[in-house]
Amino acid sequence: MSNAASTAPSHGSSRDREIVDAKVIVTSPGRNFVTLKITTRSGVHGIGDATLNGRELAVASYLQDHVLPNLIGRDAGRIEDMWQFLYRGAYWRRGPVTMSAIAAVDVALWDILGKMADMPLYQLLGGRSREGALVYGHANGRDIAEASDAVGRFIEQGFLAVRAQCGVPGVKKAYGISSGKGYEPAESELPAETVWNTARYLDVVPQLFARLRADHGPQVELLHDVHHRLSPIEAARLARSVEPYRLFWLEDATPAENQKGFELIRQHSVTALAVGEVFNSIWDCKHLIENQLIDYIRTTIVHGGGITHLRRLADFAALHQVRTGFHGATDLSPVTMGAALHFDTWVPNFGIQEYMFHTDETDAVFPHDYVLRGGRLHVGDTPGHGVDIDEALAAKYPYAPKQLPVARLEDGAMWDW
Ligand code: CS2
Ligand code: MG
Repeated sequence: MSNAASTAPSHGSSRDREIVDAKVIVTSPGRNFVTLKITTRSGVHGIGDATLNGRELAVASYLQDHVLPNLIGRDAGRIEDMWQFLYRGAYWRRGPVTMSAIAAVDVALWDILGKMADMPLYQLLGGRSREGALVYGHANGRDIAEASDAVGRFIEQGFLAVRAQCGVPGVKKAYGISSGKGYEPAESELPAETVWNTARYLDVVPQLFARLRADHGPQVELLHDVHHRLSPIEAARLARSVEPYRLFWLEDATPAENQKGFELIRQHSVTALAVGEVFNSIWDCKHLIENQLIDYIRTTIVHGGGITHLRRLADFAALHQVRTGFHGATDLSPVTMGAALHFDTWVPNFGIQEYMFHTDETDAVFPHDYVLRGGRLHVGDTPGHGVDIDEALAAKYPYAPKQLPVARLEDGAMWDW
C-alpha cells in the first residue's frame, strides 16, 4: 500500500473511514444466513456474519432497526469504542441475539481495517502462531459399523481429527445422524420432534469408540458431542467409560446452566471436556475456566460478540490452560469460518477448529480464500478476513423459515436438545 499510486483512495483520516452505508443481507443458499455489509466513505467494505440458527430474523431486525441507524457517520476505525457502545450502551447486555448483532458489526470493522491496512486479519491480531488450523470433520452413521466407515472416509481424505456420532438402537432419530445428503439439523419450518433414551445412549457410545479405535488405530483424534443430553452424574459415567479410547474431547456433556455439574464430571474422569457453543460472553464461561472445569472453550466469533470479545476470552482462557475449539457447524457462515481461521492462525492457545463442508451454493455466495490441506485449514493473504458476499447471487436465494428440532423423552416430556 505504501508505494500505491497517488490516486489510490486514502484511509488515513477519520473522514475517509466514515461509515456511509450499512445493510443487512438475508440469503438462503441451502440454509439461511444473515450478513452485515458496512461501507466507508473511501469505498472500502467489510462484512460480518449475524446468523443465529432458527432465529435469523430476530438478529436481522436487531441490526436493521436498532443498530444500523447508529452506524452511519461513525468512524469505522474505532472498533473498540464501537464494541463498547453496542454492548454497554444498549443497557440490555449479552444474550445470543444481541451478541450476534455486535459480532457482525465487529467482524465487518476488522475486515475493513485489514483492507485499509492491506493486511490479512491474522497479521493485525499479532501474526502467525501456526501454519494451519487443525480441523475436525463430522462422521455420522445409523449404526456403529456405518459410523466407523464414515470415520475411515475422513481419514482417507487426510483428516487428522474426526467427531463420531452413531444411531442409538431403538431411538428413531438420534442427534447428529444425517438423513442422507449431509447433516443439517434445521430441516423443517416447524421443529422436527425427536425421541431420546439416555440408558440406550450410554450403552452404545463406549461400544462405538471401542470399535473406532479397533478399526482406525491410536493416531486419529476422536471427538464426540453429547449435545447437552445428560445429567452431571450420567455425564461423569460416560466420560469415565470412554477413557480407554482417549477422546480429544467430550462436548456439551451436560447443560452448562448448572456449572457445578462440571465439578462432578471432573471428580470422576480425566476425559477432556469441551463446552460453550451456546455461550455468548466471557461471563458465561468465567467460572468453568477459572476453576479449570473444562479443557476447550467452543464459543465462537459470531455468537460471542466478535473478534474484540473473543480475543479477551481466549487470553483469559490461556491463563488457565484452556484452549480454543471454535464451533463451526454449517449454520456458521463462511464469513465466520474465515474470521475464525484468522483467529486460529494467531491465537497462542489454539486447540482445534470444527469444520463442516458448506454446500456449493453457499460457497458460491460467499467467495473465500481458505483451503483445506493435510487435515488443516489454511487462510490466504487477502486483506481482511478473506471472505466476501456476491450480493446478486445471494438475492436469488430468498429466506426460508427453518427451525432446529426438539427432543422429547419416550413419555412425551420435553428434553434438552
Ligand atoms: C453442533 C451443532 O456442531 C456442533 O457441535 O452442536 O450442529 C449445533 O447443533 C448447531 O450448530 C445448532 O445451530
Ligand atoms: Mg455441539
